Amino acid sequence: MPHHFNNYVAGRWVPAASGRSVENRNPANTDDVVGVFPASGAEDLNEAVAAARAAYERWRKVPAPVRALKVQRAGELLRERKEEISRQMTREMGKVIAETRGDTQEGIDTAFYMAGEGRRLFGVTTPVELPDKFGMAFRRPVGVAGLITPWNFPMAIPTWKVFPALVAGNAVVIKPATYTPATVCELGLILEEAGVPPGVFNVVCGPGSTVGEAMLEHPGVDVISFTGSSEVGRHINEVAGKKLKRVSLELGGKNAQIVLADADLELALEGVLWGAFGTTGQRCTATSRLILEEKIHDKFVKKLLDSAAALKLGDGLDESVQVGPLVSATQRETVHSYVEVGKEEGAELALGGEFYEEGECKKGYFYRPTVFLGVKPTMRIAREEIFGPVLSVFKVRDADEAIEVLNDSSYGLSSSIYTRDVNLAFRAVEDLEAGITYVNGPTIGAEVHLPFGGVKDTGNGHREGSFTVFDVFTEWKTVYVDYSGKLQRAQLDVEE
Ligand code: UN1
Repeated sequence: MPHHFNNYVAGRWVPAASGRSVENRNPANTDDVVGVFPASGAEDLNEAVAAARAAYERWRKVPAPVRALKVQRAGELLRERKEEISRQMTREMGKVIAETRGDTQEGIDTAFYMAGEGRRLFGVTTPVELPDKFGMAFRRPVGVAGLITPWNFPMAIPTWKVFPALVAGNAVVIKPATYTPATVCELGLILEEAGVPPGVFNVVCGPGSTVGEAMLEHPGVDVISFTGSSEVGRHINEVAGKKLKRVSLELGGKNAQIVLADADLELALEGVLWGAFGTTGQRCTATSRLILEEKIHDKFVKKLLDSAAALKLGDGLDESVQVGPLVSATQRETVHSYVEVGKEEGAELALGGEFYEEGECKKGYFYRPTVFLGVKPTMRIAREEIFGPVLSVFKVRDADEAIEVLNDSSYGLSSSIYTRDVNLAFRAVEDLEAGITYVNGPTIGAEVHLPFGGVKDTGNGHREGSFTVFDVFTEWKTVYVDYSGKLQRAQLDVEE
């Protein structure tokens, strides 16, 4: 009997108003039904927003350190249930158990970090130009936050948004990704148990075309935070922008790792294997381009092909498996169609490029780790986000050309350079057009207390993680207190 999940609205677990539901299956084994979820629509979303608006009025009055204690409690519960949540996450999303443990851990880290931020939420005090007058600015909640989250980090990304939104005093309505609602429902159970009052946190499961669209249009939603593709992000910005909602977008990437000739090549190899094939390439920070200095190109490629060919594919619950399936049949078709495009464009397919259907794997959406050589910056496989285990390799003359090739992209999320030359490393830090640069580390692996986000088409200037996330979930209130007992006119009565 598959587990039946419900929406969480106004502190109650309820089915979709229409009574409709959808089944979710394990991408590693489609015989395994992970759960049955509400197929919600605008009506369900409207109820959730109404609940959130009502709850917001009380929640915003709760002192931030007290709100933060609930988030801390949620972190403790997440820690207690880490294994169980991570195992379910592997079944629902496919990535290997070590990585789903990491995903849950990101949620725990965010909870504890945000629990501390509840006692800071720093504002500004500053001298003012008139005597006997005081000036300050502090952060207030925005109101109701509408969150739309992706399937590749089913716990980490929702918690990056939910915990700071709650600590800042907002009420939340979240629409989890259609492929991974179970993890967000677990988060709902945890927040309920942690004592977050009814209506402050609401979950509405369903497709973007109904629930998501209704959220963008709803006048009761003040801020939208979305992580996903640039295409959907553009649409969200258009619709919600017309309503003058604040919109925070974390979008695609086409991240590259540079390896210069002086680098520790073994280290660089480990880095690219993890960056390109970890999470089966389904991270917005995944390494999808590898830029090699020509002097080491052939030697490095040989090692790369040998090591990538040896990666073990399979069900992510098997601890020895290194690469899980893609999340869905559609995702696998997309990845495969890019491989066809790469071949037509004249890149050399050196590894993979096909479905992996050995033994039990034929029941899932497995794809062989794939490497293209001789890729040119103009090719589509060099420019478009594939979101799968496909690595495009470039050969360059020197560091200058490497930086140029890395920057020749419409995206700018993560970047990496392997070199032992400190001068070149700092030049790259300065010149790489990306929100994140790793020196001697792969493009994946951001920590929760540093700003996360990118430039160019990767987003619209916001940063999650760290205290910068409060720029998404708070409004500034500026306060002047004049205790002079007389009218003092700024700019006019200033004695120089
Ligand atoms: C994402 O793929 O959207 O830095 C987020 C990383 C992870 C988060 C990735 N901590 O790779």
